[in-house]
Amino acid sequence: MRIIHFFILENNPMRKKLLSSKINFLILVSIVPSILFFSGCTQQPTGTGKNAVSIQNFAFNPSTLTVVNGTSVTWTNNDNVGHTITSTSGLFHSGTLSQGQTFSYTFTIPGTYNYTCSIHPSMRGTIIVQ
Ligand SMILES: [Cu+2]
Repeated sequence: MRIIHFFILENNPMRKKLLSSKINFLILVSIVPSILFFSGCTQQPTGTGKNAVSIQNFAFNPSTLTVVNGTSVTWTNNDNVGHTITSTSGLFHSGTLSQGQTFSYTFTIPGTYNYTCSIHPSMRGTIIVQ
């Protein structure tokens, strides 16, 4: 009896250690992939380096651009007629850009920003800020 009792007492801390190391392993296994996942998500848009919109043939190209928060987006008018970049919410307005002229705006709040050309309202574009 004494031997068995001693054996159980002796084994208890080891079992606890074993259990805690299993829990530590499970935490590590669940945290590491999520860190990799989230860091991958935030790095992807910066890696593409796309922060430019071309205005050509009465259209914004790309018509929808996704950027990370803090990105400065630059529009270039490549048409030989004047265009504007005008936020539908009134956030920004470029004034009329002649051919070759550019306009830049830095987005500092995540969200979806629709814009148009005030001269040609059928021209529509969207900037998605993540
Ligand atoms: Cu226009």
